[in-house]
This record gives sequence, C-alpha cells and structure tokens, in this order.
Amino acid sequence: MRKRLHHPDQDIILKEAIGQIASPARRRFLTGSLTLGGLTLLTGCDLTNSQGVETALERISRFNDKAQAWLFDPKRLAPTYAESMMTRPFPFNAFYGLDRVPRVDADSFRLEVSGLVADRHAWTLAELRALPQTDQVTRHICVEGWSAIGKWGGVPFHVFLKRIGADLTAQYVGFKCADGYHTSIDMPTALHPQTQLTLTYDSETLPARYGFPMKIRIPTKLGYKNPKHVQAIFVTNSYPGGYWEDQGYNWFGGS
Ligand SMILES: Nc1nc2c(c(=O)[nH]1)N[C@H]1C(S)=C(S)[C@@H](COP(=O)(O)O)O[C@H]1N2
Ligand SMILES: [Mo]
Repeated sequence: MRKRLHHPDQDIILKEAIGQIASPARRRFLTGSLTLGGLTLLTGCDLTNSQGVETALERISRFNDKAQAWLFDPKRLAPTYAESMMTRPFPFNAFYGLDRVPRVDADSFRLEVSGLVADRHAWTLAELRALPQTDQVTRHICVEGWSAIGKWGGVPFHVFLKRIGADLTAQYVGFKCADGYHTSIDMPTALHPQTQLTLTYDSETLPARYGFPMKIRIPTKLGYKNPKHVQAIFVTNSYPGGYWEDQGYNWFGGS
C-alpha cells in the first residue's frame, strides 16, 4: 500500500492549530514538526469530523506556555494503557502488502552495529534475549489516520546503546531493515525511557508481519519512525534521513 501524502485539509488544520499558540518561539518550533497524529494525541480529539477539529483548535488555544513546554519536553512519557484496551487484531502496515512481508531466518540473523560505538560485534537473537527485558502497552499512531494500542516487550534501547558503548553525544541513530526500509532518530529520543528494542508482541515472539525478528518501538513518535525487521543500527553525526522522510514526511515525526 502506498501512502498518500498530507491531504490539503490536514495542512490547513495544522496551520490553524499552530496559529492558536501564543508564543512566537513555540509557533516557530511547531511549524513543520506538529503532525495530525500529534494534534490528535495532544487534544484527544477525533480530527476526522469538523466538530472534532473545532474542539481541537479550541483546546490548543487554551494551552498556556507552561503546559506546552511540558508537552514538547523530549523526556515526557507517552501514555500507557491497561492490557484490556489492546486493539485486536492489531493492524498491519508497510509500504507493501501482507504477502510481501520479509521472512528473516532466526538462526542466521545477526543485528549489525556500526558507526560511533565501541563494540561493533553483531548480535544473535539469543544474545539480545539475554539482555534485561520490559513490557509496555502504548498507542501506535500512523499518519494515515489510524491508531491502535498494543503491547510490546524487549530491551530498553538506552540499555542496549550503553552496552555497545555508543557515543551518547552523537546526534543520530539510524536503522536499516530487511525490506529496504530505513529511518533515523535523534539521540534524546533514542535514550528516552520508553524507546524499546522490541522482540515480542502480546508476550509472544514478534510475528513476521509486525517486524520479526526485531523492531524499534518508539511510543513518542509516529508509526513511520518505528522500524520493523531491523538488521543494522548505526550511530552517526551525519543526517541519515529515512524512507518516508526522504519523500517529504517530517523527520521529527513526534506523536
Ligand atoms: N521495515 C519497515 N518498517 C516499518 C514500515 C515499513 O514499511 N517497513 N512501515 C512503518 C509504518 S508507516 C507503520 S504505521 C508501522 C506499522 O507497524 P505494524 O505493522 O506493526 O502496525 O511500521 C512502520 N515501520
Ligand atoms: Mo504509518
């Protein structure tokens, strides 16, 4: 499935929302970084109907600067949910259909690590599973206009980055995937407590369609910043871009 780029209406909604924000500095910051997913999450409004849009714009205009500073703090936590709220079945999405999901062989899989890191050894799945694991139930928001709640388990990404001796002052972490997809994130997001090197979905080995053998789950970012089938991770100071980012999607992609 090919994604449609922003519908003109969506651009108008975002422009209006940004216009409601009192501080010129924050307005400048948000221009180009606020997304519809972000607006949905911020205001809790359904933006698919005009009533929802009205309410969202009203709510935005009521945020004071202090609240805004908290909302856009890179350390702020994404909401978590009860397991009973999980979306079943969880949607599948990729730049192709379900029939073309890559089949990665578990035994020969090695996660490559390169760039500004002390330890460049490639990781087996068994080695990744031996690292400390946590579970979290969060909402995944796709720019195509849907969101869904899921439970993902794996290694807190900051634990992994420290384990490989990554230069934590570097600017970017980039990801290359088995299906040719790629994306990258800023170091504060990579070190965010909820950013996860994900090995399970709903307490089971990550199924092929959701990114076997591993994905990076980033609940503070939109869906396209959550790479599936990751096979290489690199730390760098050169802007790496990404599959959708190179076609005009916002690189920050915050949710
Ligand atoms: N490797 C890879 N990762 C990817 C994509 C992709 O096409 N290939 N699509 C992204 C997008 S746009 C979304 S919404 C989510 C969908 O993840 P899901 O199938 O678990 O719902 O994967 C993201 N990560
Ligand atoms: Mo997406």
